[in-house]
Amino acid sequence: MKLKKTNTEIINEIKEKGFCILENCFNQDDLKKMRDSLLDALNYIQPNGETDLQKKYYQVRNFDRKLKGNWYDIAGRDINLLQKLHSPSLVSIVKQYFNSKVIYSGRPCIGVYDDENIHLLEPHQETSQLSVDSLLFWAPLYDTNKNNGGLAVYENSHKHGYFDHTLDHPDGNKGWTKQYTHVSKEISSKFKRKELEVNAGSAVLMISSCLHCGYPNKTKDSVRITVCERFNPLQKIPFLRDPKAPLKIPFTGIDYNKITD
Ligand SMILES: O=C(O)CCC(=O)C(=O)O
Ligand SMILES: [Fe+2]
Repeated sequence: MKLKKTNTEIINEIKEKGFCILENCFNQDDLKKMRDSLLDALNYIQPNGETDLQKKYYQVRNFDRKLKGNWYDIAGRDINLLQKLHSPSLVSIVKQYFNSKVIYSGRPCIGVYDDENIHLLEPHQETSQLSVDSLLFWAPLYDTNKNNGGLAVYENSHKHGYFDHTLDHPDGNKGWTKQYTHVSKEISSKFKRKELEVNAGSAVLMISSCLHCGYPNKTKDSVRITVCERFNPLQKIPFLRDPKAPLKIPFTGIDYNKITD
């Protein structure tokens, strides 16, 4: 990894803008290794020697949706991906950002957004982590843009602490899951939404208080696949201070702004 910016430049940019785009985060080799690993798992589900991850994804989705979901669930434990997500250079940025010698893995996972656009997330801050504040790392394995969809940020939203989140979907009862929360439209509409166009090989590093969401994939048969992690510092961790606290801070019913060290 040969990042264009220094750690200090990256950190200052996150503090100022809420996020930073890391160019040259992964090279072609890194990308191939991650794509191939995900492809191998799909070929394990339905063996046919397909070599294109996007095509294989749709084959498995048509073959068995439950197994497609299981592939998604297991991907966060794929060590080929974890080795890239936990690279020493990334960890060193996070340690410096939080001035913390200890960093935890909050939730490594992949994001998979296909042409049905049913899994898109509404505006939210990154919560339900071990610590109140975390850095979200988000790296697309294919270019993201107006055609393929991508990540949108709400400008300057990170400067107001944590907003109330609700399990109720902003558009009524349309949400695909109750596992993620959103902020109300009243809150998100206060900020200017910016659709980022991040190419494969680059990544976004974002402070958890920055409001963000997905934007839709308009290309039939393409699938936006991302690898993500939430880096949690040894700071503001209720689980290590309160014997009754759960490992993850609940999404709702807690004022994140009141948790201090
Ligand atoms: O990629 C997206 O559409 C949104 C991802 C997101 O919010 C996350 O990974 O926390
Ligand atoms: Fe998120």
